[in-house]
Amino acid sequence: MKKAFIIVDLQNDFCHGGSLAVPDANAVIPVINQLQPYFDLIIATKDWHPQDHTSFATNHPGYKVGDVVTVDAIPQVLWPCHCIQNTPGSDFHVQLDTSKINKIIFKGADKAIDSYSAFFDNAHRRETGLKDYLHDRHVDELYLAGLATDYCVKYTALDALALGYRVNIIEDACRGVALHPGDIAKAIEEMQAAGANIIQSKQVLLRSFC
Ligand code: VGL
Ligand code: ZN
Repeated sequence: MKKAFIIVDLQNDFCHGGSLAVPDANAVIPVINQLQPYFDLIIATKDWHPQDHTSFATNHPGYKVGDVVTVDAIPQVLWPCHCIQNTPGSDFHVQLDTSKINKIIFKGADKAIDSYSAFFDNAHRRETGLKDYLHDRHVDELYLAGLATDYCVKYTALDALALGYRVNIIEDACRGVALHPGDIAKAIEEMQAAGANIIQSKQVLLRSFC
């Protein structure tokens, strides 16, 4: 059985200077690069929105960033325009080592629904292909890192746990948005309560896998 490393949304728009910059995001890049050789399989996700995506505040006249609207009976937080397909904002950060990535999972491409999780959209209607990809390669344990702890990392972890994976969150290799103070700690608690192991990068680096 194999261990996969899932690098969540290490894209320019979530990094320093990006349109939805996650505080201190760039600090995770060297950590994630150092961790990569310790896994059998490396998957990177890309938030991948069309310009008219329902998560953008600009597509909801009268609303602003941080407001929550209901789209198709699903609560939707409104964000600045970010990670638009085939623009520099959706590219991986240039300092991320992409040479070992085995698979890129795109999410949020349907303009009508957001997708924080790397497995399913927010209504659990459609799959991204990650579940089958991992199943076909006999992966049973996941290690998550990246952006943002309180959104895409969290929802990816919760779906992975519900699917039966052993899930490890490499806490110091994640950063959160924290729209509200305390959101990051709350996300960590939620993931832990659902069965995730919260670990530090040091624990991976000190362990020998092979
Ligand atoms: C994310 C907000 C909007 C994330 C993506 O990667 O956590 N957050 N889209
Ligand atoms: Zn997004």
